[in-house]
Amino acid sequence: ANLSPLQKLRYEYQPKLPTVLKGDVKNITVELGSPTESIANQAEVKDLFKKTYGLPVAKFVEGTNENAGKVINVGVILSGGQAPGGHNVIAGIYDGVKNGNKDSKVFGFKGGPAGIMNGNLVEITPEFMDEYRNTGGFDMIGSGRDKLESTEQFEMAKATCEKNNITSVIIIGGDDSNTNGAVLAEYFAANNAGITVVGCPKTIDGDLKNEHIETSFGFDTACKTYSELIGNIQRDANSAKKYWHFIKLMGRSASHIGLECALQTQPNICIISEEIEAKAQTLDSVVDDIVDVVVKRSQNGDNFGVALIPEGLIEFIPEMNVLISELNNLLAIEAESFAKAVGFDEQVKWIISKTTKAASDVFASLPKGIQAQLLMDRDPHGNVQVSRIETEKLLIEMVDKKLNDLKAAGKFSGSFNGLNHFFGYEGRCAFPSNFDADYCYSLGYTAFLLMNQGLTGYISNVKNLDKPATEWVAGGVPLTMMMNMEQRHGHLKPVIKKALVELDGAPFKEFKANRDEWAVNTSYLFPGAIQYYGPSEVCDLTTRTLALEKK
Ligand code: FBP
Repeated sequence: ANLSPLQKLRYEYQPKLPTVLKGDVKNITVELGSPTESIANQAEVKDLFKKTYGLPVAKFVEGTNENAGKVINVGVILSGGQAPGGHNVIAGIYDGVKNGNKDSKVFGFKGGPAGIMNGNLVEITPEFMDEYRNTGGFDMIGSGRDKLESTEQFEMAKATCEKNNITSVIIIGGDDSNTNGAVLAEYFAANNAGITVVGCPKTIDGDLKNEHIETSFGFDTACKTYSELIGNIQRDANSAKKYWHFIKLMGRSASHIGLECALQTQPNICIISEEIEAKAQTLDSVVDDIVDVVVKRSQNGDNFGVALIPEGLIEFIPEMNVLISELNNLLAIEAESFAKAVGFDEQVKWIISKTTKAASDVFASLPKGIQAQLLMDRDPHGNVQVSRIETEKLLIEMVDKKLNDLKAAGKFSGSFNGLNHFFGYEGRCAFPSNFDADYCYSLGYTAFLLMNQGLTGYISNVKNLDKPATEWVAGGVPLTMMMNMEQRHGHLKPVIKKALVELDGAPFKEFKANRDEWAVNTSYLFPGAIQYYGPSEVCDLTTRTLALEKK
């Protein structure tokens, strides 16, 4: 077959499991804690989850398991963006299920949540599973961004499960997919469908974490991949000494990826969206901060540098947020009138005449290319596609303009050549690091154990991740425990709270304590490529974020 040498070798990698999960399934039992509460809005959440609210936290320990040999048929869904390790979650589930009883079956729903709704599924055979062990990507069964949330869709899912005799569904997804998983679990329980639902915490963005979930899988590998590339660019910048590299990093809203990469590589600048919002900074002042660093470095003769920009920045700049929401409303309500403005200049005039002064001032100050993106790239709901906005180019252009003004005023005598990059997709399907390979396999195995115990409405949970895998603790957290009520599309809905960067958290504090030094002095770190084989200190490293949070 068409396999790289690394892929062949990775097939043989045996993911590490917590000690308690290593033995016979007959000797692993569950310990249940006391009833739990949701993180906020307890009465409202309880009312919406009559059957699954308040369940106890589960932990797996050594002991006799009466359910060990029970036959269960499981269906797995990969939901949303790719994250390295998804295939190993499936491998953990598969091996657990088969260790429980050879007659149990595992199915993969194809193309994400659409697969369970449309009855598009494939049975996972031993050969099929072996082709994907320890590989990146979601190509084994595919993923999708369809939402599984309405009663009609739940009924379709139920029909698919009944037809194929599936008694447990596992949703591997982020905060939204797990929120929908919780609602599905409740629906099945309330309708005595006899189908349990368990989630697994996935996303490179790192924003599905809380008191119980230490990290989402994929974050480790994605950040290591980006950090390798950032390190390489830093070395190139320091060699050529003539470019400023502006690198936008994926991560949707939260800046966890940017922060982690900054801790791994020590660049000259890393913007943290959450801080910009907290300080209510304007776009202009964000640009001023960058200009300040460029000028200081050039005074030392260093006309080069590296700046990391989180993908979600635009939405966290309050004035940009105002502009975007005005544009979203305006273009939806007055679409016909807008259509009459022919040509770009007319469209810009139309926008400036229709928006509030605050919004039109910001709009007018933006470079043409960005104005055009704000008007053109809209999603199916007519909203501006924030992640498509080329913030890295916007900042280069605005920094360049300010530096030219400073030069004219005799306040800047260096040079500034900005180059832009965007790192996102290149990190989502890398071979999972040993950490993600082990973590995902353990999450999958734990998900099997939760189903084996007949538990529903839980997310698979593996903790103590800063320790060696043998000391990891496996269990399950009730999904309702992570919920609160939030406004979504004008309605109050129960959702799993998204974790943003905490400005009083250890990772941000560490960055803050060092960033002035990194800005002016060239203190680059070069993490190099992910190491799959070799000494444990390079192969089994966790993220800096995790290490600092657990300290
Ligand atoms: P999930 O939240 O579904 O894990 O996706 C993460 C992500 O990679 C974000 O970082 C990014 O903004 C988005 O997906 C890109 O989406 P798409 O794959 O649809 O282009």
